[in-house]
Amino acid sequence: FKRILSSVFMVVVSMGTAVGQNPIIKGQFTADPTARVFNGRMYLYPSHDIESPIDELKEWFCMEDYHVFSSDNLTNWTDHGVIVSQNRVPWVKPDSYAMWAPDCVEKDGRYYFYFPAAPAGEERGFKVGVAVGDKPEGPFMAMPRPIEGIMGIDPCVLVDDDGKSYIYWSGMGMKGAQLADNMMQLSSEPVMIEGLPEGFKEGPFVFKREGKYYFTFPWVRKKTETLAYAMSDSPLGPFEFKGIIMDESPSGCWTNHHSIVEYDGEWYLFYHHNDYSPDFDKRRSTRIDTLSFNPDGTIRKVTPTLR
Ligand code: FUB
Repeated sequence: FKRILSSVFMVVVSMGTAVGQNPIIKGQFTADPTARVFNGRMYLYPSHDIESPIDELKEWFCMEDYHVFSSDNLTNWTDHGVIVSQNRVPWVKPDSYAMWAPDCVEKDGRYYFYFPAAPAGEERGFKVGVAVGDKPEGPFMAMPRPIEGIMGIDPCVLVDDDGKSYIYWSGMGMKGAQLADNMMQLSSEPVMIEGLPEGFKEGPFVFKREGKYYFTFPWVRKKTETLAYAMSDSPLGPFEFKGIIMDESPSGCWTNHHSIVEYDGEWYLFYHHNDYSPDFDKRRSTRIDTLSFNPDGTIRKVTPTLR
C-alpha cells in the first residue's frame, strides 16, 4: 500500500501540483538548488538525495541522477524527469552515487549542464563534467571526458555580458578560471579566489548585478553552514568580503547551498534544508525566499520562512 501511495504522489507531483509553500518540491529530495531563468521560465537544477542502496553511504550523501524542474509562477513545478544519470556517463565511476551539486547555463542557444562526480579508475576525489542540450529540460548529452584542470565539487558558471564565461568550483579552496568558447575546456589557469574569510567554504554561486560581481558561498563560521558573500569589480576577483546572507540553521542541517536569481523584477534565494528528513541531514529539500539589496548594492540578510 505504501508503494502505491508513493507512486500516486510522484505522479501528482510530476503533473505539477499547487505547492506554494516551502519546501517547494515535495515528491522527492532536492538539494543544492541552482535556479536559472531561461526563455522567461524558471528552471531548477538540484541534486537528488536518495536513501542509499549501499552500506558505505548509509550515513552520507547519496545521489545517482539529476532531475530538472520548471515553473512559471514558482508555485506549480513540473518535473521533467532524469536528465543525467551516473551509469550513463562514460567517465563516472559506476554506482558511486556521488552526483553532487550541479549548474546549468545557456550560451548561443545551447544549454550546458555542469556536474561533479567521482571518476572511474584509480583517481580519488571529484571531477566536473558537462552535458549539452538544445533545450533547458534536455535531452542532454554527456561529454565522454570531464573538464581537464578541475578537481573539485560544486561547479558554477557565469556567462558575462561581454560573452566571456567563467567557471568556479570548490577544491582545496575556492577556485575560478575562464572557460573556452566551447564551454567545455578551461582557457586560463585556475586561480584561488582572494578576499574570502577563513573557515570551511564550498558551493560558490557567482552572479552579476549593476556591474558588480557577487561571489556567494556556504561558509562555516561556527558550527553549520551560513550563506555569505563578497563583491568585486572583476569576475575572478580579488573580492571584498561583505557578510552573511543567511544565518546558520537553528535546527542543525549542517549544509546549506543556494543560488540567487532575478525573475519578473524580483530577486530570489533558492536554498535547502532537511525539512522532510529532520533526523538525517543528508536528505534535503529546496526552499525559496525573496532577497533584496541595499542602495549601495550590499545584500540584505534573508530570514528563512516556512510558508
Ligand atoms: O550535496 C552534496 C554536497 O553538500 C554539496 O556538494 C555541498 O555543497 C553540500 O551542499
